[in-house]
Amino acid sequence: MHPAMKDWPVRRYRGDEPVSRLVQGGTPPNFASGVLLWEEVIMSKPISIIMGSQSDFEVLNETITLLKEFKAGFEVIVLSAHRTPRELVRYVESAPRRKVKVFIAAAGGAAALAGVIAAHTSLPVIGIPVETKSLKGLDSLLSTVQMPAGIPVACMTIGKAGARNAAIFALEILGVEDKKIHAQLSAYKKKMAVKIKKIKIRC
Ligand code: AIR
Repeated sequence: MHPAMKDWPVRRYRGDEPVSRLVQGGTPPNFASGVLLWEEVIMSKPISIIMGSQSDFEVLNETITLLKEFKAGFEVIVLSAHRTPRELVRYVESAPRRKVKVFIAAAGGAAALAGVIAAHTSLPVIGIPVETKSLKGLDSLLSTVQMPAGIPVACMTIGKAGARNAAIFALEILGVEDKKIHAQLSAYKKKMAVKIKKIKIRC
């Protein structure tokens, strides 16, 4: 288990029950079942983060850390387009009832995850191609980005940069309606520019 996961309240998800009714706590996660869920903010969770495997957590932690910095509400779940296809669809279909407004999906290899989510919702879907050992994430990139016309996925950069950008992009989507988030993002970008301007290179 990734060390950062220890801080999270673990909730089991069986695929067909409302997420809000899940029981908090319990036994350590059993990833063999393929489905697990964490919640950051119980009241409002406009962002849903789905990862294809526990092994994607290190990458997704970048997204989670940034969303925590912005104090944005989100839920995180492990669901695979191939290993738990039914649970994935049930989860995606139930998300609007919990006021989810945007999905972030990270998967590696034959990464069908973001595409399958997009096939089952009209909410925006942001895909993060996770780097792989065999093909360095090119496989994940192509399978996330090459969607057929009519079913878009906003595909980010491969790996951790993509994971950070996914958080920012999700906030930008929410920021269209939410002035507070919009202002936070403007401040974030200004801070980044100031940091860059301060860099001095001595030759
Ligand atoms: N994956 C899981 N189900 C379908 C796919 N494409 C991806 C995961 C992970 C990779 O397969 O998102 O990036 C390897 O998963 P694991 O569980 O074998 O480590």
